[in-house]
Amino acid sequence: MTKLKFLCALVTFLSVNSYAANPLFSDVRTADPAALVVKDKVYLYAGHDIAKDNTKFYEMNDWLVYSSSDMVNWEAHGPRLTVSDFKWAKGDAWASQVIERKGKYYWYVTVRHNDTKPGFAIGVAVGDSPLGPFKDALGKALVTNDMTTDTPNDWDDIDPSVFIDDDGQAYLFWGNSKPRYAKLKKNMLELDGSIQPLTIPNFTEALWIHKHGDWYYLSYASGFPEKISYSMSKSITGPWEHKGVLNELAGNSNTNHQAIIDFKGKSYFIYHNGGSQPDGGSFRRSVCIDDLHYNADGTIQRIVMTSEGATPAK
Ligand code: FUB
Repeated sequence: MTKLKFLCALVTFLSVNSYAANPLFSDVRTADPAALVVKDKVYLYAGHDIAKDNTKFYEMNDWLVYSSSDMVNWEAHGPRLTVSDFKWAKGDAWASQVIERKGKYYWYVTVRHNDTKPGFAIGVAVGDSPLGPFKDALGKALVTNDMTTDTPNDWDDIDPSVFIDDDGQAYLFWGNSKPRYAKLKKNMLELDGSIQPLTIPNFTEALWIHKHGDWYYLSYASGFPEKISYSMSKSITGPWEHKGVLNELAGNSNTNHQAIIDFKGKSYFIYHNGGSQPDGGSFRRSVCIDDLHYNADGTIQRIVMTSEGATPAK
């Protein structure tokens, strides 16, 4: 084989077999990933851990955005939303998710409300593109702690996940210790009807709702330290059939927060751990991606967390 032929073969091999090594980003600490597919790109919305060490608690003030056309090469777009964009909030930029409706992008976020409505709350920002600019859509919270009174915790209204069903009805799922959902009005800015409980076992937090084929999936963090479990249903309102653990404990992190997407014919599991950077831990986490595989009956194979990362989308 000539030198040139060898080089061509090597380039082909590398381009076919390239991987997005985990963690995705080594210059910052990222957590609570949410992903949105827009045409031929994936937008990744991540929480931003800035705690100096792992002994205290979360320090999170803004959310970072990245995009990719292949799940391997990621472009950083910096922080696109901060707690201070919500005048009624006083801290804690926890988990979030963005969804598109009629050309507008709605970014549902967890934040701590100021003392007028103490406790965690869910707000929503809106923008004209997946990168914003985003502004507080309501000037007040969409969900506040006083709207749910069935737990003693003030952190039970966190981790929003949104979904628009095939008939156009939008839903908001959220919760810590008690999982809940409610319909959203077409404007995406008001709950439509009462808040409903969900029946899924061993629930902690981190709900993610998605559909694949004709199955609806609810994945969530279970137990503590957290694993990711999931349930399936033929209807978005249940009943939910429990399918067990999807992802084991994420290295060196008490939490384990996932997003699941289909992109260019492949499926991906996006999550965080605390072990893939030297100074990582529960409050200094890193977003990772691995491949996700469905079985013919719609169940999902247990995730294999790797250092090599996901295989590319083409
Ligand atoms: O990042 C802060 C909180 O930790 C999130 O809201 C939870 O899902 C857990 O990951």
